[in-house]
Order: sequence, then structure tokens, then C-alpha cells
Amino acid sequence: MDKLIITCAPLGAEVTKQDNPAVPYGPAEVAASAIAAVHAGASIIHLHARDNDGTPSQDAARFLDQCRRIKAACDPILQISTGGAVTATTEERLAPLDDPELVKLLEMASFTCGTVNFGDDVFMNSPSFLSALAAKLTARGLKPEIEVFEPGMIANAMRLIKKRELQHPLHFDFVLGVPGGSPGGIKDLLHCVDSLPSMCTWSVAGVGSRQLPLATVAILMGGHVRVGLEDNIFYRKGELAESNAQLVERIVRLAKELGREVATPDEARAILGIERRVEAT
Ligand code: KMH
Ligand code: ZN
Repeated sequence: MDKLIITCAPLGAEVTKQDNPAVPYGPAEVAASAIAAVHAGASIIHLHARDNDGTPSQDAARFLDQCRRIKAACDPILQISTGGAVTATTEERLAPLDDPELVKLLEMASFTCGTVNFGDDVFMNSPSFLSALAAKLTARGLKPEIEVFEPGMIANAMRLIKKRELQHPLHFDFVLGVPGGSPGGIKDLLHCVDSLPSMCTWSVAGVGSRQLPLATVAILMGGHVRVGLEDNIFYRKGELAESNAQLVERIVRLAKELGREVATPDEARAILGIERRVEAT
């Protein structure tokens, strides 16, 4: 088995400080939380941005500020969200990829491969948006992380491969347990994994109470794991997580117990076939 890649998603567009005060807002808090997660064992940071008051943002300058602060302290693979919030326009979601200073610091970007109900909302990812996003990521030399909220999105990714809009080897992240998407039972994860061609890599981001059981199964199966407050604000039932680092530390402990070594950022680059774009500081 490859070493285990741990991705941390320190904040999303949905959970707030009202849900858990450890959710970071603004570049300084986001960077501090991400740096602690890297020191705990994360090798990929999946980044959203928020204004200091918590409003979700796709502002390139905010992403750039976060990325510079993180890169000054450590060297994870930086992956920005192109999903943003369900209220973001497609133009807003693509805009950060047009900032050359930001793109220099990135190695990946998220790529949700279809439209899905998302709680009481709809997360729109039309075929024309997917083609535009694929073209942009290819032009920028960024590796997509194919976010799969339900298994139909795997078939969508394969259609884009067939049309040569995406290239193998693809890396998938199964985001399971969002109301409206796959419920995130263990059989749901097995079905997703079984649907992938052998050259693909995958991780799982279990949402809420699905985080720990799905992460444990992924460690045992040779997949990779995403944790973080974007997906889950609890450490265990009724107990809020103290930090992103705490959630990463638990995965590192579990991996050790289960005999799986944890990948460094450079080892994660090698596993994912990513060529380093930025010299480590
Ligand atoms: N906030 C969700 C609507 C991504 O980062 O690409 C979308 C999301 C996926 O979080
Ligand atoms: Zn996200």
C-alpha cells in the first residue's frame, strides 16, 4: 500500500463559528489552523476563503494571502476550492484561477463532477461549467481533485476523460454523507472505489458522523483520507472538535495502529504524480 495522504479541509462555506468556534475565518486564522494541521500530519490543504466576518468568499487576494502565510511556514500541497458556496456564481468560482501569483502557489484545485442537491440547496455544476473548469485547470497545470458527492459523478469524470478534457491518472475524493448526495454507508464507499479504473487514486471525506468510520475503512483499503472542520465539527458525538489539527492527529494515530505510514507532502506529490511547482522555503 502507498503511504497515507491526509488532506485537511480547515473551513468550508457552510459551517460557522456559531457551529464550532474553532472554524477559522480570515487569512491569519485560516493559515494558522492549516499550518497546525500540516505539522500534525496533513500533506494536502483544501482551502476555502472567508471574510473576517465569516462571509464565504472566492476573492483571489484572500486566497493568495492565506497561501503565502501557509507557504512561509510549511510546504503542503495547496488545493483551492472551485466549489465555493452554493450562492457563488460560476465566474466567481473560476476567478481565483486567473490570478497568476496565486496559481504559482497552487498544485491542485477541487473539481465537483456534477450537480447535486445539497441540504436545502442545489450545488450546480453544469456540463458547460465542468468543461470550462477542466480547460482552465489544464491551462494552469493544476491537478484536479474530482469531488464525488454521489456515484453518477464518477461516470461524469469518465465522460470528460473520453472527451480528453481531463487526463489520467485522476485523483478522486468521495465526499459522502451530504444530505442530497450519497448517504455514506461503508457499502456506498465500496461501490465508489469499485467504479474506478485501476490507475486512479482516491480519498474519502466523510461528512459529520461518517468521518471516522469511512476514514478508518479508507486507511485499511489503501485509500487516502480527508478530515477537517469543513466536513465535520465534532470530535465525537456531543463533543466539538478543538481544532483541525486534533482531527488530523486522530487519523495519524489510527494509521499507526493499523500499520499504515503517513505520507509527507513530497511523498504525496509522488503518489499523485504532481511535479513540485514551488520551491520549498
Ligand atoms: N461548499 C460546497 C457547496 C469544493 O470545495 O469544491 C462545495 C464544496 C466543494 O465545498
Ligand atoms: Zn470544499
